[in-house]
Amino acid sequence: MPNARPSAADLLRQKFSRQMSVMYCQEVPDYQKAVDLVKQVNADVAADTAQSLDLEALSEERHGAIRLGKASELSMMRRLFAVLGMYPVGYYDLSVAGIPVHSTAFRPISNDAIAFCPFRIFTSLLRVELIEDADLRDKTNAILAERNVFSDKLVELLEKQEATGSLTEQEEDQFIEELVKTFKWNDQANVSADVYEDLHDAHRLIADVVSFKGPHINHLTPRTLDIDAVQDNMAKVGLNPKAVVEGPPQRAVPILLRQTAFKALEEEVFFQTTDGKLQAGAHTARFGEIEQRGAALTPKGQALYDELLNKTRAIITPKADGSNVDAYIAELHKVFQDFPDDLNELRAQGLIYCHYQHANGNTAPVDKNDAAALESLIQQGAITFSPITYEDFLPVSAAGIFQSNLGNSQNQQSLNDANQADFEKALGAPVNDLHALYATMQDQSLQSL
Ligand code: OOG
Ligand code: NI
Repeated sequence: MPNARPSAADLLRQKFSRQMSVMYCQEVPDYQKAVDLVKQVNADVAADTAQSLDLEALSEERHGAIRLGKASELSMMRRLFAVLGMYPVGYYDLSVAGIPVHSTAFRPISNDAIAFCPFRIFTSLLRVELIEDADLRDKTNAILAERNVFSDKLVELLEKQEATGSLTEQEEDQFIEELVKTFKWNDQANVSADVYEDLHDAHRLIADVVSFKGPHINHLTPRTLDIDAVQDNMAKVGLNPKAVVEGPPQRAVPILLRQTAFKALEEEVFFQTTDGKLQAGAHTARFGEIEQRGAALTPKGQALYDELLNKTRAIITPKADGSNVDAYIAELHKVFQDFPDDLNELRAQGLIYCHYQHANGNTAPVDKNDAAALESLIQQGAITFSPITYEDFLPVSAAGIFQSNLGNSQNQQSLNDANQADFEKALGAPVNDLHALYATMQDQSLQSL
């Protein structure tokens, strides 16, 4: 494993991740329960499998999610996250699930940066153009045009960092403090109760993005080694789990990403009124999530995954109320029997990306262009390999996570309206191609043999 010295950006990202976690534990006490449960499950797995795992590092690992309202917020976010060594990777079209956003994940991209602190933020941009009602569309644009979610201090520090390439230690602390504040929950809405209702009727997510003063963090997600144990124990620690774990079924070799969540709580909020007094109301948005990560799949592996997931869902779609969860899981297992579940087979069939290294003592040079020779060295045990962990997200799973916190009665009509070009225009840069990143990682490990 690489262990170069962390860069300034790596250290800032770690600080940011830690402070976000502290803030969210205070804001959503259930999240602390989830973190404690994950720590316990991870310790149990380590004990049961006698693995020497870096539990400390693992228990710090997490991702979060925010939802932005307008292009200028997204491009500013890109510049801010760049200071933390987090770059946009992947394009996710959620309109296919009837959710009027498209998204990317800001994350570290090098082996060393990921190994040091893999913190990621799934970042969605509202697509106002998908609101059907023209009046509501105009109103939404007007409300969003007015709002400024970044403090002057934060922008000033960002501009200094961009101009000079660094900040003093004190400025770095301030930068993180101001950035974390950007994602703080504020129970005072930007709008009246009537406007909130109209937005909510169009889509609950639109109300969540437009009605508030800033892009509050809507969940944080610790990483577990056994998501089924977490799912089974959530109720015991007082959490209300979503009905089904998203992603692939339980397997011997974990692939991609499996995710569950505890449901959002209804919170008291205060709406604006014409006489200046605030009117109490309620809003549901903030929740917690838990993830288990497995091997990154090649395009061939991803195509097989998509095919099998679609096949399963054509037979049975999991209901949000959990009433068919056992049948869904049984079908998922059955259909996924067509996905090899042996590490060597997954590699040999080109379904997963791998890191390759010399086995102890062996330093003989390897002809990387001779696949048969490489294969034979692997068979002899002279070269070993390990799967590259998937660092990204899954659109169908993300839709399931969104929906578990948007209530069950929403109109989930598919819009099927991907528009990566528009997203990149708002972002002010292209997103990185995730397959290119994994392929480069694999290639670099082969080149270093
Ligand atoms: C983001 C949902 C997607 C994930 O882990 O797939 C997500 C949101 O609810 O804003 O975070
Ligand atoms: Ni998430």
